[in-house]
Amino acid sequence: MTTRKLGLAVAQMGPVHLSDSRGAVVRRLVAMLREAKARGAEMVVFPELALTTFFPRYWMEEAEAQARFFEAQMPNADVQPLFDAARELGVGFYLGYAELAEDGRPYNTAVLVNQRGDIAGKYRKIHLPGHVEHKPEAPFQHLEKKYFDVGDLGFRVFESDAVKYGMCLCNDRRWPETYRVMALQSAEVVMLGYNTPSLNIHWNEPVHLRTTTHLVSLQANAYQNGIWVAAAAKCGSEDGHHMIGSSVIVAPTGEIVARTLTEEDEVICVSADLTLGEHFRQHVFNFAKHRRPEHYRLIVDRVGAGDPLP
Ligand code: CDT
Repeated sequence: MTTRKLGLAVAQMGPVHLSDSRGAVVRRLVAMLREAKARGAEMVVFPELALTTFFPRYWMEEAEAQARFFEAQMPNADVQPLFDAARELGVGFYLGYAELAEDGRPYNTAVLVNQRGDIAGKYRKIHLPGHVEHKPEAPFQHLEKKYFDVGDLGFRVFESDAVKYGMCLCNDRRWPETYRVMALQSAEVVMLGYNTPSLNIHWNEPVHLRTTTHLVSLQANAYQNGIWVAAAAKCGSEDGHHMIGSSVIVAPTGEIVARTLTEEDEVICVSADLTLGEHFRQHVFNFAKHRRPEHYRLIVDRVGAGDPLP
């Protein structure tokens, strides 16, 4: 089998504080896009909600959140320099941001931008974690269910610059259905950004488990679907609220090929052989040969767990 190589980069971000302007953030993104290109990247993955602080940690009215943290257009004047740089360099990117759609609905969104600087795909986050109500007793809020609607675009796969890309966002990466739906559309690379608080406000989870469960989800799903997974954190302490780093690129073998060392802006880049996944998809995970969907009905028939079947 002849190899097909993709220069695949993850551009992790250090914190974005409440006082940071969109312009300053976009300058950081452009600098990392240039570094990634210089290191051989053809596709660069940026984090979830990359343009602002992780604002779902703050309680406010929806209207205030939308005015301060959402984008009604993409690209817009603040973000245009990133799209211009992509076109100039001939490099694509994935970018997460808060989207105020034309119909006024709010989504946690990611776009795929091709090497000509055009939007080639869009994903709106489906698995929204957290809560709607104010929890004044908690050290911070996790209000994604308050500020965002559940995504309405499904898990689609987009062919862009001869590569089949899937996209998801943060909490989606913990759900096997996310990857399998995209692998069934022959995705070769799944890209995602995340903001994962180090503290769990719901139960006393040991801090190290936040990184363990992040990595095990990415590695297991890369292997079980024969896909590359590229995951970009926004991390470090945003106005005193710490989030995990450990951005990674995972091969279809389930192995971590590159991992960030810092909790700052940091680029990792690999030459990803897209045919590597074929070995798994033609043998142990040959879906057409070995899947038995007649025995998987409960996955779509039930949402929550119930009694054993009679
Ligand atoms: N942004 C986001 O989705 N964060 C969640 C935190 C929930 S705690 C399991 C995540 O899954 O990382």
